[in-house]
Amino acid sequence: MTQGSQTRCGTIAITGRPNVGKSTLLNRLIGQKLSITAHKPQTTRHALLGINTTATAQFIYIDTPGIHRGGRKTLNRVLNKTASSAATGANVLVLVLQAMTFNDDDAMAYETVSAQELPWLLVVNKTDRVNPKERLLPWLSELPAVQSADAVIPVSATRGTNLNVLESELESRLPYAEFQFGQDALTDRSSKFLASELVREQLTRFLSQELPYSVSVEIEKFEQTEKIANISAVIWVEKASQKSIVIGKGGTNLKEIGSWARREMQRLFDTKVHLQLWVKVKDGWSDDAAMIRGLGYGSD
Ligand SMILES: Nc1nc2c(ncn2[C@@H]2O[C@H](COP(=O)(O)OP(=O)(O)OP(=O)(O)O)[C@@H](O)[C@H]2O)c(=O)[nH]1
Ligand SMILES: [Mg+2]
Repeated sequence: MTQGSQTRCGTIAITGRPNVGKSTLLNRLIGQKLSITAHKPQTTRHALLGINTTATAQFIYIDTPGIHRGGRKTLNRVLNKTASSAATGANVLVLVLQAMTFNDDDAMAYETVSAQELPWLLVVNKTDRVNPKERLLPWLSELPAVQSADAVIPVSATRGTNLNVLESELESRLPYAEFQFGQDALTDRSSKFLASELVREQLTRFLSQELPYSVSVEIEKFEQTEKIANISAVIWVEKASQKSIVIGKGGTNLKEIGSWARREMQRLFDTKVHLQLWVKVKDGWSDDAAMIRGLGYGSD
């Protein structure tokens, strides 16, 4: 750390069980849809850096996979480990809960956070769904996690409610230090990685409950010319039957997935995009440790 720095800079790990709104919160805090979101649990599979720089501070947020029990498959174990090691390296932790809910997975996330001996904030998300509003305080006052948190901040990530309070609570806990990234930096991830995530986001949104967890995406080609980005991606599935589901009748699913992913890419990369998708079968990849490493999981 530079001596006598006027600015603050540090990392903030956003943790919590699946589906509480961690990625939605990160996107809102950095003002850009960077991390993929879906209404299904276990959407995020990588620790993802999102940076927000103000005149006085650089907030380096880390979005993490949802911490959950029942990690039998290799992929589940890797996800939990990715989340807890991101927390280990941070300056400040944020534990996200969904208002009015505290289940076994929340308890596991709470244990992970309180084991770190770092300053941590309890963020109670989705307050827009609490009706009537008066129900929130009695519920909060009964939560054991409230006693040990350094601050408790109710927010709505989708509406942006109370995020200024969260930011100032965070800023006061960041160390004085020079900025680690340029003023305009958004993430340390490659466009290739972000593109693969945008395809996976649409797969998660389009496919029924179980299938998204058997799917992975690999970018085979990413060529950027002045006018257009030419991108081709392989969607890895575990079984031939899943391949036909992803493709859909007459290719309709794949077409929809591709056109939404392409639109999201155009928005994020701010360029025209030509996207080609291929579906390939790799037997049991979510239980195959080498394949999981090959696809970049757990290497964050
Ligand atoms: N009503 C409401 N919904 C929200 C809010 N924040 C997030 N959501 C929704 O909750 C769902 C899950 O959001 P994500 O941001 O993907 O959740 P996550 O915690 O990152 O989930 P994992 O990556 O699976 O661990 C999505 O459908 C979001 O739109 C909120 O403040 N209010
Ligand atoms: Mg997420």
